[in-house]
Amino acid sequence: LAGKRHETRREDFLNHFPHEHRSSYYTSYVNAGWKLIYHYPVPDKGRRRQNPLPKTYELFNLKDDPFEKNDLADSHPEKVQTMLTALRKDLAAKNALYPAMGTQELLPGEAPEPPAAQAPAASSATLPPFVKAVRASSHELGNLPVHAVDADKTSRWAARDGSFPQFLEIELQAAQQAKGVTVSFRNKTMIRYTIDGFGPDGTWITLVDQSENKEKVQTVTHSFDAELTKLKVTVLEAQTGWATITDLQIGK
Ligand SMILES: [Ca+2]
Repeated sequence: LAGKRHETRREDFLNHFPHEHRSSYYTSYVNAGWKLIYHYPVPDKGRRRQNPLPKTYELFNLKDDPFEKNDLADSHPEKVQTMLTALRKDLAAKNALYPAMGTQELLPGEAPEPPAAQAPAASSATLPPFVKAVRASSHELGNLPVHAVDADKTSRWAARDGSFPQFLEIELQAAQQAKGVTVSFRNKTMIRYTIDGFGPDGTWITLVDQSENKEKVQTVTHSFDAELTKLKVTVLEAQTGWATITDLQIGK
């Protein structure tokens, strides 16, 4: 990577191949004995057309498994997520180039959006004025994080697959005194979740703990009184369906 500084005591190591490399596009990242390989969802250019796309993620524990025989991505989704977050931070810090599909850059862990001409109308949703940003642990094609706060109950954020936990995080334009929150999940089912708030003092606090919930829920309202700059809903488990939220309102 051009411009990479020499930081000899760093424990992490990034290998970024946004160009075609042995007929696949990938980024690998090593940190504290773990290695994550992210394969971009870019189809082969014909040479190995018979082969399916490789798995999106591979995760190896290099201390126990130096020859990378035992892929732990499916059994350690939380580790995949923390490694992916670190990888993306590292790429961003290096102003890395990403492969593109059409005019869109593909960032590790993000599904490509459909081309604008084919995108559903809802994906043009803009952020409400009090929201600075909305992000999620993952999202399904077309079901973007912003769809949870677009005041349209027909659109939704959905995680990209059925793995848990998954989170949706809303960053507010300014600190706001919140009296509670109403969350509409798409599916009425047993959902275990927590809701955390980030205050102006720079710490996360748990506002709602439904991590032991056994009831079927769909639209839930929780009251609290907290000054927030961010709100995060973490879905720990859903009995049926993926983590998906159609609407979220912050009570004032
Ligand atoms: Ca919506």
